[in-house]
Amino acid sequence: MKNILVTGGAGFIGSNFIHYMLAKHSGYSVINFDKLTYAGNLENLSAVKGVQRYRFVKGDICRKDEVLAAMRTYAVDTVVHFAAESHVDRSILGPAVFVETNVMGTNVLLDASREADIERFLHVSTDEVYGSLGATGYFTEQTPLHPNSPYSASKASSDLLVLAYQHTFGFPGVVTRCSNNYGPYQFPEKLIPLMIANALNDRPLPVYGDGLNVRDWLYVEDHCSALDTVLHRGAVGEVYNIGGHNEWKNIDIVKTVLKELGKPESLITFVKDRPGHDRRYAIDASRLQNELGWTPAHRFEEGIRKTVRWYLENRPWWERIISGEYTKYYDQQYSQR
Ligand code: NAD
Ligand code: TDX
Repeated sequence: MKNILVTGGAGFIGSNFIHYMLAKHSGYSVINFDKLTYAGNLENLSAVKGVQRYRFVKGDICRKDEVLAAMRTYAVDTVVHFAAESHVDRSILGPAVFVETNVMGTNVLLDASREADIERFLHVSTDEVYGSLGATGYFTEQTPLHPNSPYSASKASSDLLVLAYQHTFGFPGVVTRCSNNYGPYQFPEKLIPLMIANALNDRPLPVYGDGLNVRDWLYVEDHCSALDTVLHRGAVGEVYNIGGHNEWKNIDIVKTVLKELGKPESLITFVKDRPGHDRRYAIDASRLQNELGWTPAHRFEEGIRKTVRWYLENRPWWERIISGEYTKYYDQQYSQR
């Protein structure tokens, strides 16, 4: 493993992963292949801009010529695939681009990777492919897939394509499924940064439904260390769940954010629920822990404090986003709720 193509490296988790890998592995080069959709932001990588081992290529995973050109130019031997449309609410407003990028794009990337003789392909997926849990129980790698949103259906489809390519062609693919991430560089459409930004601007905090839906939160750097572990030690054709047993009701997350910021709970506004809203996610990552020896390094209290501090110290980063194109999406998503 020498030259790693990271798709979607200008997004939230991809950019954190690039920082993590460049710092951890001095012998690796990273090629960030990203279309720069609304969610891609090269500011996330300004600290490594001049670094010799880092390259950025603007490209679309749906374009095989662009993918192959990047793979050949930089003698890519490894792919870590983050590029996707990633927001559930947007998949409800308009599913087509989710099928195009997440399903068709992954298929193109797989074909290009076969042609370029890639040695290892890590597909970054999500616990949402398993559907929704009741009050008890956990998702394991054996839980049947039951995606409920257009987003999760497109991710489940891409997971199955990777596994089918492995089974049929002996393709060196491995799949991870992680729980909800939080941390620096997360686009402010997602729960935690949206609530931080609104609270700091004294705007209402829109909590969907009764606020009792449960998500299992992992600090993004712990996701990166898990991906690094699976990339090096995971078995081809296998699936590894990633998570840190950290379940929270949405309303408690929002109250925690308000407390960290010293803002009043009166900002909380309950709004119309998300259609088809999954009730609870909780992931069993014991396979990754027991077989590959991974453990998360951040406790939630520490992770959320670091995250809130990052948004306080990087106000221009998110203010630029929420004052641009994003205002149209925000109005469409929240004005009628
Ligand atoms: P994000 O929306 O922040 O970033 C996605 C990136 O992909 C952007 O930089 C965007 O420009 C790029 N992209 C989109 N379409 C592209 C295309 N056609 N070609 C090239 N690049 C393209 O997403 P994220 O939250 O960082 O998620 C990254 C991956 O991790 C996704 O595959 C997502 O399903 C998965 N995941 C996310 C979470 C989470 O909590 N955010 C949890 C588990 C898994
Ligand atoms: O304004 C909001 N109000 C609200 O109550 C938003 C944006 C969200 N929510 C709720 C919905 C969810 O129950 O908060 C919870 C988290 O919502 P999101 O941040 O949109 O995340 P989620 O839908 O759980 O999906 C995320 O985790 C899995 C990522 O966006 C996916 O990319 C990942 O696969």
